Amino acid sequence: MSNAPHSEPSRRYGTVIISHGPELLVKVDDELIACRGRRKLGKTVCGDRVWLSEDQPPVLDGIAPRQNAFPRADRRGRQQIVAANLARVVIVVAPKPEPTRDLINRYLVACENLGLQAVICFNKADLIDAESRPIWDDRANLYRCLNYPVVFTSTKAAPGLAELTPLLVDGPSILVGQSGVGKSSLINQLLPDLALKTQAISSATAKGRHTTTATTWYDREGAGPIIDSPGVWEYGIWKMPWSDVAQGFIEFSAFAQQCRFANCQHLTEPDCGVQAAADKGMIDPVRLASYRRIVGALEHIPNPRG
Ligand SMILES: Nc1nc2c(ncn2[C@@H]2O[C@H](COP(=O)(O)OP(=O)(O)OP(=O)(O)O)[C@@H](O)[C@H]2O)c(=O)[nH]1
Ligand SMILES: [Mg+2]
Ligand SMILES: [Zn+2]
Repeated sequence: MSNAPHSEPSRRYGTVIISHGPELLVKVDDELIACRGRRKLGKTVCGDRVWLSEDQPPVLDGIAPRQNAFPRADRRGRQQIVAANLARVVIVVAPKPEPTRDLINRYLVACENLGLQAVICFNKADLIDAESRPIWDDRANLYRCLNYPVVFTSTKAAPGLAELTPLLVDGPSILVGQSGVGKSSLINQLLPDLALKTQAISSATAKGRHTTTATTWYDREGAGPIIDSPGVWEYGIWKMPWSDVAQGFIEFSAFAQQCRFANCQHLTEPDCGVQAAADKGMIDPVRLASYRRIVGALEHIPNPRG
């Protein structure tokens, strides 16, 4: 410890692994340090880069500016940040529980607005039978035609995680989706030491459910970090204008130029270029219907104050 009058107090720089209530778990080099958030610094989330003081116990001294932040919204359209400083969002869906009809599109609206890469992961592929196979293949083709990577995975049987693993090499990836689709199971297999402690604990209590309660960051050697997040039933989009929803439907913009009205929302306006494209089979009518439902649902959310 230097006692030179002008020396900076030494600081430790780390990543927030878990933020749960006021408690933080920060990873500094290979050490995990528990500390408390500080109200005046604002809410700290998983993935934040932070500075800790050398005090005992250490105190949170600062939060680095975020490159990005992935939110979900409550019923009133207010954002709650789930994690920060991400490279991509892996949208995990499964045959069971069957996704709500706009779930993937809602996530894509968020990703497109945040400039985050989206990967669509159809997990529990072992549960897809001959009857439902065409439905899942159609879904995969729909999103592949829009240039989103779509992978089929199973943590129980073939095809395993072979298609997913190479997509998670660069930068931090967060796994999101409904509760019970297998996010934690996937992460368990992506970690070298098969060490999602929660799994071991809850299988000991033999309830067969291991619901994740806190967003958690896992570092991996030689591969991008992966972040587990608690499941949702529906992904809540924050209050946003219709044009931001349209931005999430990346195939619309080319046709929107042909709408009669420059401010056409592609709802019920006459001579809508997007509707015309759907009529001609150039836009999937299921996506257009989904867009309209999402815009309609957001209109029912009051404008947030402040
Ligand atoms: N058949 C089958 N079951 C799976 C697969 N992956 C996970 N499961 C099962 O699905 C259940 C839920 O898995 P979790 O990994 O806890 O799901 P989760 O998405 O983390 O759920 P939350 O933490 O509640 O959001 C468990 O019983 C898993 O064993 C899979 O690929 N195939
Ligand atoms: Mg989980
Ligand atoms: Zn239009």
